[in-house]
Amino acid sequence: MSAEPRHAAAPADLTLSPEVAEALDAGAPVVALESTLLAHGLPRPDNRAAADEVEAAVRAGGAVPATIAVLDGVPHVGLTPAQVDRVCEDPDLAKLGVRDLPVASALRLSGATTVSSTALLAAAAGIGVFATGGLGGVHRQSAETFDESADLTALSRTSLAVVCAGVKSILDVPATLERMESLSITVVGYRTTTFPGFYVADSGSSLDWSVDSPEQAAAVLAARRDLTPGAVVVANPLPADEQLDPDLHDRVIAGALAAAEDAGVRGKAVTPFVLDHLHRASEGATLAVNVRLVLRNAELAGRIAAALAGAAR
Ligand code: PSU
Ligand code: MN
Repeated sequence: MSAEPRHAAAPADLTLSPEVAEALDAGAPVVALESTLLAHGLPRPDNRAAADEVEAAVRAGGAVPATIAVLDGVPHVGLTPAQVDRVCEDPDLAKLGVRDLPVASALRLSGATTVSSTALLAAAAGIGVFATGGLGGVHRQSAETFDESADLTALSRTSLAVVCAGVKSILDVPATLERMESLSITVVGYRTTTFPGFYVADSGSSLDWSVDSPEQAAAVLAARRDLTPGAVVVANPLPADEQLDPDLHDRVIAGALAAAEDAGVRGKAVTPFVLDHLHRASEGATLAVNVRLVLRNAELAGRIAAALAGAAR
């Protein structure tokens, strides 16, 4: 790694791109971006254009983008265009959560990083703000399957702000909010106390707290860092006129979950299977909304990172 390690547990070979290393050294704003959403959440070839658009949205918000992936065993923070090509084009790229990182490292494997592993690697690099689409969480029927995303436990111990449109609406949203409370993950709405529902503006659950500006979000993160490790989730809803039609939403989600059940899909294949089914069943409507919400989150994350850097000066 080209900058000083900022975290005791940073992997020895954590590799920062020159632009990201320089920005971090200068105390300039940086936003981490995950690669699972590109490799496993969006279909090829649309994912490649989305990767560039998301990085541009971070820049529009005033920060340097740092897309994170593991290539040949090396965790990279900030990718070259050719490295983004690899992430977006390889149909066999692994999906790596935190528990998979040591295997990828030891066996020199490549993979896309989820929210859990991206958050860990970003924090290890000294990045304070991360943008994604929707967090993983508690799946419906989790009482039988025990399927709960490792995103939640990772965020309970990783100190950074995560800007998202809530949790994926294929999940049990109220149960996920309960688990976030148990895990002491701080959750604030961005200009709302309605918890967003990923493709739709309103998940039907509400929040205790909201922030009104990037500066307030940055101040909440600073206070969290002074208190105890753990993430601040900044839940940023789509405007109602940009959301997926709620009736179409409920219909296609029921169909996608039933298809996953029929196909016997399990484990980390569930989320990619369901998202792909939704994109096809809605004839691209969920795809367009998914990209739109990620771009909005990326731009807001850029503004929060800029506010964080400004407050530190
Ligand atoms: N947000 C999106 N699309 C995605 C994801 C997030 O808009 O595909 C990914 C994230 O990488 C998240 C993962 O960590 O889905 C959750 O997967 P699982 O449910 O298997 O933990
Ligand atoms: Mn799971």
